[in-house]
Amino acid sequence: MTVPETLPIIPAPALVERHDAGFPLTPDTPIVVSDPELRSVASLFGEHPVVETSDAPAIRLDLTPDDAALAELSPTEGVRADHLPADAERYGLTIDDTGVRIWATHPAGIHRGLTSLRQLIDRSPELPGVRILDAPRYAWRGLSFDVVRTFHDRSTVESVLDLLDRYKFNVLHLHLTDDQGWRLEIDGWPELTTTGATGASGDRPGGFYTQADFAAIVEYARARFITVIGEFDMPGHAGALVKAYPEFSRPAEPSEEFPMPVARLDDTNPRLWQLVTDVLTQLSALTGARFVHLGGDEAFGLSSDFHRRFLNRAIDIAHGLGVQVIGWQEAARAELGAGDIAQHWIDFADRFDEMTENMPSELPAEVAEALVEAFKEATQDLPAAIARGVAILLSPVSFFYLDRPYGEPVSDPKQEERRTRLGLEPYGRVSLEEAFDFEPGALMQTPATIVGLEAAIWCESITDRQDLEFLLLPRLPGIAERAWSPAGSTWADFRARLAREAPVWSATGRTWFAAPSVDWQLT
Ligand code: TNX
Repeated sequence: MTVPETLPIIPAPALVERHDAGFPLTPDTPIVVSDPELRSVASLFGEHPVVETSDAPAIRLDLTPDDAALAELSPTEGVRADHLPADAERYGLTIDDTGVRIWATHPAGIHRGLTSLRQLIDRSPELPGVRILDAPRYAWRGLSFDVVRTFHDRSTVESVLDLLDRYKFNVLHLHLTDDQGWRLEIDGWPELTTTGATGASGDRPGGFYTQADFAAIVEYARARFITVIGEFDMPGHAGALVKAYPEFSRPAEPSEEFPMPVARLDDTNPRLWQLVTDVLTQLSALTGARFVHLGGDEAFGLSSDFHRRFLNRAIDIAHGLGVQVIGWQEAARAELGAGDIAQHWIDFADRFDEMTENMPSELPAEVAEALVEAFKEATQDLPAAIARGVAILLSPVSFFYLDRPYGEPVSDPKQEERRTRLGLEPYGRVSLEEAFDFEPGALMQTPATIVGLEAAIWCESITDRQDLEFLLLPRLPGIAERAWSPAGSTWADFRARLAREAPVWSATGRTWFAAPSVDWQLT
């Protein structure tokens, strides 16, 4: 009998069979590892003694070279951001009266199995009798996190990694550079952080990660089988770079009129290319990922010739370093090739009129018009790139932008204050159910190779960690469900499992939006 909906696990596992004999877990139930390689995974799970042999009832972790039951699961679709094998995250988990057994062909799978076990334990240490066989639907399951508009320190980033880990995400994409700030120390270019990192949006404090901080974040992520992807956004969004090194700025060309101040980079300056090379070299060495993100979005007030020329040169540099490239949708105008990725975000082409109405009133009409024109143009970018073999990472605003404001009013005044203040009004408000109502496979009009799914959290409206968590929870687990679980989970089933996450968020001091459309379980 397959009844996945009755198990309190998000994202729902691929296959679940229930039986009667469960197991009462206690804090001294040992974890028995089949291989010393699994010690670190077992220790991260915490509490239980880790041993290599025991006859007692135990949590047994077995690395197996191959496994017939796991091999029958549907293959994972897409592209991994790291160098692990495609099936590294699949696992089996059984619970019966002899204890718990988790098996996988790679430590990553053991870790994902322990994550499912963790969620069962959070519900009750009286574990149910089950047999789970599980594998991710998509290979790339990420969150893009803007640490520029509001700077979030290392401890906040690590607490976001804990959330990603709980829902089996495997990519954290850090948006490290933008007009308002530069967030990563780069050897040889001190002004990037001494000058470029001082600001943020509005009068918020700036900040940056030293290389040691950043390495620690990457290591924290790696221990949880999460890859960090770093973004150096270019040639638009270059305000902080130009503030740090004004020598890299140039005046507008006649074709580049724009009704708003724009930072323009001087691509004829060889020192600028030394900087680009140094940043991409250091960033990819620090992350160890297969990809580096070049931004490429919203090249407002830059000629298309310049935008393309600039990105082409940066793409060549990255490829020369042996890394593949990701860029936002508009970067697909440049020579991304097979093996590179375009991140699809503009899916609001038919809602421009609505959006224009909701634009902030202080935005001059001619700016709003110019933005809309740029977005319309960007809707043309993907089909040509797909035809050249560029793969697509799905982040369309409607379902993946967690800065889309919440639609359901709440009576608690503190919650309602956050709900009305947070997020960007032009995107339109959305209920939890509407935000969950999508099938990833149906999001692209042009058939394409889908790498996976990535949520995005932009921080223009977010002032601190509480605001951040309020927009992440509860929509983030819904994206995890679409990214990992087999197609088709229903809102009714998901909503019941989501309700059971509330005590865990509260016990760990998280701030979260208590939408009235869910019967939150409070204990
Ligand atoms: C568009 S998404 C941007 C960001 C903003 C975001 C707000 C993208 C590639 N560029 O600069 O922060 O909208 O949602």
